Amino acid sequence: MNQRKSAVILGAQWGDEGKGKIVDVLSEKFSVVARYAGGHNAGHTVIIKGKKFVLQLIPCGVLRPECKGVIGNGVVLDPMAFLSEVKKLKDAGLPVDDQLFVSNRAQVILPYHRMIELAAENAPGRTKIGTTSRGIGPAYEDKMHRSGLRVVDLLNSALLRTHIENACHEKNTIAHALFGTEPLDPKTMYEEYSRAAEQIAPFVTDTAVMLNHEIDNGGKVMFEGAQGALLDIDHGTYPFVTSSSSTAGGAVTGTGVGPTRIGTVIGVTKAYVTRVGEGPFPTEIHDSTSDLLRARGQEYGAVTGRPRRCGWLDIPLLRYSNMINGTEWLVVTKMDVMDECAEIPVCTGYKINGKLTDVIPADMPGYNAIEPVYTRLKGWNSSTEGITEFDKLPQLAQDYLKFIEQESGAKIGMVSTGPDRDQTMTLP
Ligand code: 2SA
Ligand code: MG
Repeated sequence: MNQRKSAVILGAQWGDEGKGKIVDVLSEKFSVVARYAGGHNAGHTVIIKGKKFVLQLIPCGVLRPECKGVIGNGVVLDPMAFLSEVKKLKDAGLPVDDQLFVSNRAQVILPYHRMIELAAENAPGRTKIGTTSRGIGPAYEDKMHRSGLRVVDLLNSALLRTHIENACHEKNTIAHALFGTEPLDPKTMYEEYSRAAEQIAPFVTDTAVMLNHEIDNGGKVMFEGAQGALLDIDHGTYPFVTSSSSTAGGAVTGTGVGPTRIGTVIGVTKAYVTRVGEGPFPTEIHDSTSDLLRARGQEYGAVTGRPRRCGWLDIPLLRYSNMINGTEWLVVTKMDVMDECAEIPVCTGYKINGKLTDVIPADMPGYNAIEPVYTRLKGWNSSTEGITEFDKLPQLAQDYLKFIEQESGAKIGMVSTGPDRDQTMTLP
């Protein structure tokens, strides 16, 4: 993988591909890591010398003292979540103060966003998405509706007060009429948010200017995706998606760095597939093999603790993801989780209403009609845990990786064989 350029690194599936660890491993080569989409719904897990860090909002790069972290304008920021994560990092002895920057144009999540999301998710007649209940969707709704609060306005106490008063009046009225929700108190909200604003102020800057300067001066930026390509608001399995642009294009709009300045795109894929929340999942496994993968892969939501649904690798989906992202390199994670599989079915095509295709449909009836067509590969049935050289992998594991590379159209640059930083191999 060419690490002499700035790069987008993102999830190629429905999130939880192990981006956290990969960003951490690669961040050694970058001067800045920037988040461009989503909020504290992400759960990026990094294990360093046996110690586990789960970061939800702050980019994983800050775990390396020489790497700066940026929360870009495309992110929705919950001030309390941000401050508690800063505290967690400081308690762990990490010097975040001069290392972490928040965009003045990022949108702010307010308590009524959570209130509305919870009520709407449980309302009769609404499609339940299985969200993380963090207020992400309603915050992006306000952004697009042009009625959101931005970080720069959070820091202006007069504007903050007016915004909260007006918004509370409107949201309380709507939520009560639609869902019978108890109203939120604007005064308490203002006090809480103005206290948080004071603590956030030192981190706030124009991060678009900062990132472009960094690149002008020879620095390299890693754009850290959140969630995954198939959860993208435009390209994902709508409406079972998140509310932001989690694909590579989001890195441009979500940071203010133009596409000509981003050198490459790295997609992270598990050796199998998981999904958390509702929505279509053509290769989902419905027998005990799913429990085996969940147990071996520790497949539980890093934010919500929800058990993740498990399934076989889906090549049409991966190819689609590689296409919309312009993925140059793939990183395959969690190889070792499949060590005990006697046979590994890989979905290489879809049969939809009797017709064979390798293009994923756009509509729910189309998704529901998919019958995956599998190519059955032999499992390697031995431990790959911690192996750091391709040639040391069992032959059948090497064959599995070559098969993914050949079928998906992107080159494999790295493979992960365990959760620790060191359990990683780089391919030539
Ligand atoms: P939301 O809360 O509005 O973004 O939810 C919309 C859909 O997006 C999915 N989503 C995720 N899927 C995988 N991982 C995510 N992060 C956490 C993790 C999730 C957790 O890393 O484990 O702890 O449960 C994430 N965030 C959002 C979500 O499931 C909905 O399908
Ligand atoms: Mg995650």
